[in-house]
Amino acid sequence: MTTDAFFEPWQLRAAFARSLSDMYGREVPAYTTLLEVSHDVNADVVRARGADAERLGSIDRVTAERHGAIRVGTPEEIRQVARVFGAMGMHPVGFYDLRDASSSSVPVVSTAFRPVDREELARNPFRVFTSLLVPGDRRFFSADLQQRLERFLGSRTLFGPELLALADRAEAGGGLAGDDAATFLRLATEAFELSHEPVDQAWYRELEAVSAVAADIGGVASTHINHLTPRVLDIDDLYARMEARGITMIDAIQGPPLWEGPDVLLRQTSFRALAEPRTFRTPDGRVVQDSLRVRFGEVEARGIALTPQGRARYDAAIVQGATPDVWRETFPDTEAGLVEQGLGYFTYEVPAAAAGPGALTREPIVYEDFLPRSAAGIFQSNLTEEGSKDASQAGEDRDADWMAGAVGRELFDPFDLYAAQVAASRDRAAARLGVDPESLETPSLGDRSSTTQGAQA
Ligand code: OOG
Ligand code: NI
Repeated sequence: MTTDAFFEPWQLRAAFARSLSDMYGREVPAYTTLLEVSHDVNADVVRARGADAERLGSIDRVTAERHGAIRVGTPEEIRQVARVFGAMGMHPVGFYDLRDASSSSVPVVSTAFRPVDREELARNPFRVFTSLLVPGDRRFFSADLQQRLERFLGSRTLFGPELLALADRAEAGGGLAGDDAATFLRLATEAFELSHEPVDQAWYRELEAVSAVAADIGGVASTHINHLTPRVLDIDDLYARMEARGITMIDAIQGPPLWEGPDVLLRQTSFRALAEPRTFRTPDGRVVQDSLRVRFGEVEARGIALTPQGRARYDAAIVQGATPDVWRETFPDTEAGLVEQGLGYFTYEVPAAAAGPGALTREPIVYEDFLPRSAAGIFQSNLTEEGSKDASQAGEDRDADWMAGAVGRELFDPFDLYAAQVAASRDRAAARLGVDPESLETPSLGDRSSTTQGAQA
């Protein structure tokens, strides 16, 4: 990194994603294996399927693509996370309530920080699924435990003043100069490294009895990257190759099944949390070696973004069990079918030698977000203990508005973002053709206006 270079938010984002990936590869060697296998799978798919393999993103984008997951304890902490990610052009999108989506004890609500503009996504789509503990939820925490947990969380510092000051400067100034960028990237990466400070054993175990996720968040004085997820073009092949290398994967691939029709939304799988050596301080003051299983490796295949109607069908299908037969009954087996039935988002492009409006081509929009049920499945399948959850207690209300208030920023609605991409593509195409946008046949936009919820721009 040279001193005179200037780093725009997307360059900081791309460099951060690389730096985090290098760090995680050093900490979790199985992640390096996962990257190698993902690479091999993607290269084979491109060789076998040619241009068709790149329909949902160029091989360069897919190869560089990752999502991360982090977990924090308080609104103040998530506001600081938002400043760090804001410096990299990543904004909070969507609200996920994992407390109900999971049968075991996962007392968190989440959002994802990611780029929102088409150009920014194309430059680097790095996103981070960010979960926030809900200590006031009586299904999980007693009033006494809530109070001690909040006191513990309130007294720790996850992000130092220098990192936050640089983040604010980057956001206000649209980037950072070379030296500052290097410092920012180093401090941001360090903030997500696993700490080697001894863990207070009694405190950690007390929280773990309630929820392993609560212990991971509130049982230690720092945070860490929980996993980093590369994107693959053939997740079934990846799963088989990882098992063949002796890495035990979770029982299933979460999300839609393997079938002959278009891929939609997200398919994910992971390998089990690794036992990592950690030191503990015992109640009588000794420091002992033990291990914790909190971090894991995950991989995903991304498909086409669904409209609210498409999503409603997905949600209904997934509870019936994601079998190929259920999918055949639920979804058309072509992209054209998704458009006709108003189920998927597509942009409209004018081909170079367009004869007129009829010649518009249609490109699928890739799903950039997450799924509560898959996320719950990923959390759950990696927990060694179920924890405890008292369903007779009332949960604490949390929704997208609450999350926006906690983060202190606008929380984007994913449906709005996809619909806006469709509308922008129609307007661009109309301008190029010199016609009224309304005159163009762009069904994946038209269907949106007939929906009831979520997708209204
Ligand atoms: C997040 C789990 C959810 C995904 O990809 O759906 C997730 C976590 O374990 O903190 O990462
Ligand atoms: Ni994940």
